Amino acid sequence: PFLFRLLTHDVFIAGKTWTTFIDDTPDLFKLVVTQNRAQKLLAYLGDLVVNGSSIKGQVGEPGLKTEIVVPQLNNRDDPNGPPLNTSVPCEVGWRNIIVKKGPEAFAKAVRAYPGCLIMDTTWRDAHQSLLATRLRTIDMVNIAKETSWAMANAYSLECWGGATFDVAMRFLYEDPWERLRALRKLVPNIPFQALFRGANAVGYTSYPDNVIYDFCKKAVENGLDIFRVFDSLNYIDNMKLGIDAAKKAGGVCEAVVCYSGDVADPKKTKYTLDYYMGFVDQLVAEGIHVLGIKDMAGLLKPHAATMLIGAIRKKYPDLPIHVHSHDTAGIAVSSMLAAAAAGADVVDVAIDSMSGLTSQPAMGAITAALEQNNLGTGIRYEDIQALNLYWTQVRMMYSCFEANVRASDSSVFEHEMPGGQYTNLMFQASQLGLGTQWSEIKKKYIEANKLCGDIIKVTPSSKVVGDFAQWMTSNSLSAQDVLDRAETLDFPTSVVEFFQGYLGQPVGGFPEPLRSKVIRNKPKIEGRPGTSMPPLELRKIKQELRAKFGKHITDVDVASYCMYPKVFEEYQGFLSKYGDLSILPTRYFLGKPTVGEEMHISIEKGKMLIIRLMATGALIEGTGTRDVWFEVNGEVRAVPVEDKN
Ligand code: 3PY
Ligand code: ZN
Repeated sequence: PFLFRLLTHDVFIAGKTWTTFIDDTPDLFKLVVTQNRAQKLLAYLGDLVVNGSSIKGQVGEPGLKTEIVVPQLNNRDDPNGPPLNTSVPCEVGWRNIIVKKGPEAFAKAVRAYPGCLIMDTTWRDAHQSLLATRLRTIDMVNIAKETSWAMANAYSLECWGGATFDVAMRFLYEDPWERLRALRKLVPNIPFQALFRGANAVGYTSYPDNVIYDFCKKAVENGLDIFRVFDSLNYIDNMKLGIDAAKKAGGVCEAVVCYSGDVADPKKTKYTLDYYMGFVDQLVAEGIHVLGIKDMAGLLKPHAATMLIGAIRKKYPDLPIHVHSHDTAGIAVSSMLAAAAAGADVVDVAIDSMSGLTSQPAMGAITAALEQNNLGTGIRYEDIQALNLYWTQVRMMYSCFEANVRASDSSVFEHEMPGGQYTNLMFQASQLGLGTQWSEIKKKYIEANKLCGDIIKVTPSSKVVGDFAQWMTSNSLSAQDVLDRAETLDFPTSVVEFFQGYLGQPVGGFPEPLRSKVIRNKPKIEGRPGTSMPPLELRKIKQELRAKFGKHITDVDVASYCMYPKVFEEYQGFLSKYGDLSILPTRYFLGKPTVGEEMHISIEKGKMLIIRLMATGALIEGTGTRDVWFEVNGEVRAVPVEDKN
């Protein structure tokens, strides 16, 4: 129909199309864009109809197929009055201090707060730990304004970094930068926090220094406020780089001690209180704004929290302390309360329906308990309930990504798997269908960690141990077998690279002779890996990407490419085939449409498509395709779809 309208247009017939045709008839061209977009969208929906969802990790259909209801917040002054007007975002919040007075003033104000603040992890770690990081931008955007009001007194919202960057592009076909910008517009008042893997940025390996500096700068320019900088081996040289990059970018630098072992257990002699205090001293010497304690596996017991946070508080009375944990063993609520009582300024929580188990402890429980300890968070109980109504529905919708972790597991004190990895490995083990597979993996994980020298385990070092454990399991190797046959075994690449030193230097050094046996004649990197990497030529990369994908490539795309070249290229391929689908409601993005179902999809401001699946045609001989018939705003359209079954 468009071609017909174009060819029969007066101006076109008059042959004036080389002059001001585009300017004079913008509607017609807008129509091209819209129709082009609609056609690509149909190609995606048609593929869903014929082949089902291809999103990796999805098992079955979304658990909720209706529109998610956005709850209203209570009137602040009169509980019986009309609901709070959330059509505009709240303007009051801790971010104003960062914007107006800078990171140091922010840190000072946080330390001076008489209660205990919270960071809400719902937009990052909670779904990373429960739903394989599959939460889409649209489901955060749809609750963002309400969140700006409900969480106005939060220290921060964790919404970026960690695995979200990779997963956004790789599995959700979304732009992580666009997520940051979209949320920023809707939440101007609460600091945005990212988990930043120091010299590994948001990737799984080391990058050249200029890539790290550039990445942090772009993150701040696009709306980020706080970097939680960690190193997966607590290697101070890697930390120094991440800290410097976060500070130079103008961000709040929250440098982190990754917590392993148990400071309250005298039998655990590697990661002791002395070890942690020494590491904290080194971080403080770098001029950090906030100190983070990152208990990525949920090992920090209440008494240990009292010891650790108490000791740091005593030595550094002015240093803001922010504590993070996971509830895998079911102990994190009490540990966070102990941490707050021992002088922590901020603790991490997730909205109730996205909390517990491998995620963070529940916001409702912690805020209510802190209230009674005179450490109020400034977050209203009623607001938590309202937001929770929304997230209960979201959790249901995304049930197709649940790993089905159903109960607490105190064996985490032994294997020390980080929350996100626990869910991931458990899911993989359950897919294999062997009842004992999961306990076998946990056992091998303990052995693999010992073989590595009992290292700090968090992305990417936890991936090394996980790969090692899976490889030992699938090859039926014991730790002794590995030690005996190390010279001839074909180790996973991540394990070899770890022993080469590509992630940095682990606490206490590499175990020998295993290291030499694993890496054989490959090079050893003795210092910080980034120092030996030549800078990437960002401008040249931009030109190359533009030549390959088009003029829409921007500087942040270059940053994405530097992190994940292959993933970025595949993401661009997806965009050119299906268009930007981030606008598509999740129930349509993941769910197989049914015949007759009417989908209302707003593809741009003021442009609503009403799409109805009509029928699927027979397999066309010789082509391997089927035609899928839709009605789009009353017009019938067919799309040919390859049948991959
Ligand atoms: C990450 O690096 O993504 C983590 O969440 C580590 O805990
Ligand atoms: Zn975490």
